[in-house]
Amino acid sequence: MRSFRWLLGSAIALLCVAAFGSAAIQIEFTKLAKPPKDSALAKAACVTCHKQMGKTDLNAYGKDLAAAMKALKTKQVNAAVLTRVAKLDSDKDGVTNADEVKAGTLPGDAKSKPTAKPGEKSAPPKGKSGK
Ligand SMILES: [Ca+2]
Repeated sequence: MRSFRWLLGSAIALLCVAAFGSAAIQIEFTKLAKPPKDSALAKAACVTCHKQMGKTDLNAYGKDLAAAMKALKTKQVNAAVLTRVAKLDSDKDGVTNADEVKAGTLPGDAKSKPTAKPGEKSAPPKGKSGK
């Protein structure tokens, strides 16, 4: 099951590469942001920055990242780019991008946000006591 998920994730990432050549950005983002394993953000692939899988339209977070990349005159997502958008709340859900990335939720999707307040641990997944 685990290898199937890895394979599925890889296939989705490859789809991003084939479609937009944005794999380098996706890989760099994951390397720098280190979203919690199995979080929505870790599984999001293209939709971290794009409105839909397989579409080029950027979501609010993607637009903020693109603006930061342009301002910093780079075509790569690097630490400076992530720092520049960290304090923004791209999707206007009341949670900063930095806190969403830390919690593993989608900073470009207002419906995806941490269940716990920033700085607290996220609620445990259903079916686990968390203790
Ligand atoms: Ca947000």
